Amino acid sequence: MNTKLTKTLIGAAAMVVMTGSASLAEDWRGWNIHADGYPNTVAMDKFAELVTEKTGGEINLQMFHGGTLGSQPDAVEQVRAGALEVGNFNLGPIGPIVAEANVVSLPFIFKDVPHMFRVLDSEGGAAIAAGMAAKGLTPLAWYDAGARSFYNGTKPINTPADVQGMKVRVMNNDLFTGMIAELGGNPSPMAFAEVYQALKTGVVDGAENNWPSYESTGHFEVAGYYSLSQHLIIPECVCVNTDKFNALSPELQAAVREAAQESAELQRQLWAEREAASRAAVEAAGVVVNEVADKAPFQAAMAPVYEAYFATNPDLRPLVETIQATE
Ligand code: GTR
Repeated sequence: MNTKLTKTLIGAAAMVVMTGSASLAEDWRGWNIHADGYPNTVAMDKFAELVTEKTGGEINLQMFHGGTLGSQPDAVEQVRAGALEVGNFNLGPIGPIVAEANVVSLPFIFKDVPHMFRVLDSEGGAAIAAGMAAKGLTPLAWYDAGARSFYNGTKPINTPADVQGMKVRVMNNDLFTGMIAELGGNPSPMAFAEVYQALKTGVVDGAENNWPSYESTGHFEVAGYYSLSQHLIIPECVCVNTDKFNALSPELQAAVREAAQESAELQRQLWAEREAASRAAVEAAGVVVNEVADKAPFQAAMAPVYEAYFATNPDLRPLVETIQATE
């Protein structure tokens, strides 16, 4: 064989190897609703970095922050359909799709955040994860989202009577509209990105969220009373499209899962710091914070919400009881 031909053949072979290996690498896109510097944003960027590192560049995840790829309910559908691969989702808007995952959105189901994580690390968590995976959303790790409390622009909330007649924004989920209705308020489901304007213009009187979201969105500027009802403690997931994940080799699956879990360790640490920092920042800005001395009337008012939930999901009563019995 003449040298020229040999060179050409080697060149062609090299091209095949190169294009072959290039087409093996997968490009993933990830959704996140939060702004720069938010614990979840930092942790999801870390996840993306670790995915590339641990898969040896076979998967490259590009994160899109600040909800630029749409609202949370839309993004959940996009990840389920495989139009996006990854999302950092609050389980609130997933509940209407995955019955098992909805247990975490029952008001006052968890005693505190450590209780929530103990449940997620037990058989209850396995049931929730299996239910989500079956609906196209495989959770790889759980993030902390603290406890959600009420805030509004007119007065401290101490009793359910204080919620009477108040228009309160909630995330999309019948459990949350039921929760506000049982307290005598008017629930208003709305996308996260619209809440600031709605509070400012009086379309709603109040909303509910954790310290970091209350602070990072500027809601505290237009709703200066924060009442520590802590009625919802809902985890968040690093979720991946089930089919895409299942199509990976076991080695790549392990690498991606490990990356998510390491990002969750970072997120939980950053979360603890940001909760304290956000609270301090809004208090310094003049927000009036009140403890809710007696949460029992709020809890008692939730009985019909639980009953309605059991009426449509009778088979999930044991899961709720397992959670309530988990120490
Ligand atoms: C935040 C949560 C977001 C979103 C938002 C909301 O705390 O991290 O994923 O669910 O609340 O209220 O819509």
